[in-house]
Amino acid sequence: MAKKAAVINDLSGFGKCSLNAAIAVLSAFGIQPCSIPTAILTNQTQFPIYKTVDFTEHMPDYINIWKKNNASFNGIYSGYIANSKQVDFITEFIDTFKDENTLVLVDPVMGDNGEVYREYSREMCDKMGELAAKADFITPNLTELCILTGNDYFKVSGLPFRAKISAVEEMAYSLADKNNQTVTVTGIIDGDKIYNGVFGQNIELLVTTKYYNISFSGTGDLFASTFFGSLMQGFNTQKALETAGKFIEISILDTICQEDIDPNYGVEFEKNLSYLIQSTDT
Ligand code: PXL
Repeated sequence: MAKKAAVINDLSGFGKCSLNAAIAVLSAFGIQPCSIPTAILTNQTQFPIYKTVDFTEHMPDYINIWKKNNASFNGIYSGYIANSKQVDFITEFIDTFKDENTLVLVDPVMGDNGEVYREYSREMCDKMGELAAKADFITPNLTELCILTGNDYFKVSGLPFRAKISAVEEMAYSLADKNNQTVTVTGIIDGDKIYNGVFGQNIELLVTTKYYNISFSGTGDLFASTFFGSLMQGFNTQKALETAGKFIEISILDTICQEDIDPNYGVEFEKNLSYLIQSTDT
């Protein structure tokens, strides 16, 4: 039987992010995604106009009914939240369904490029920090890593390369050691390179891909989904990191060769799902 992952994230009609990304990627890995929407949006919130339907009131049913149906999960993965109360739900979900074999990944979605997403309050960021502390793996981008550790993104991102990596290392290990977890930091940009790093007990890895001077919607979600799917299928952290980085890179390459690119619409990842299917053959 296929492995099952509970995926707690929003459903955005445009942006190729959140649940849309996770469902596609996990399915390509041969994992069954079991979705819990945090919110349903016309499109992701970086578009000039969007509308959100908050799903909070329906979320407790998922715990109650799934528990009665004897649901169990090999993995639990959470992303975008619509309000701070949802953290209590996700925490309860983890406490209810996690056993010693369940992999928990929290992508602490809060912002990008030094800015907090417009729907996120200070309280939501604080609660996201509490949630992230419960996970086996977290996948913050540099902005989110700075928020989680109380550092100034603009100070860190402006540092020369070696100092920047040292600062990332220090921040990542402060979380990894405190929470006994592995911290995967995505999207550390330096010139025309982009670095993704893993920092955990007995492991430190840094993988580079090319940065094309443009950031697209959903790449963080595609990365986290690929990393999570890869780990769930038993690949080691290095392989998971490399597969996720490569999948995003080839999808960006397939996007930037087109005319009239709008980064809000995300990347051409669909045609590259076959790369993930192949990655499970080896
Ligand atoms: O990809 C992160 C993300 C997820 N969900 C929604 C978003 C964003 C980023 O803006 O708006 C609704």
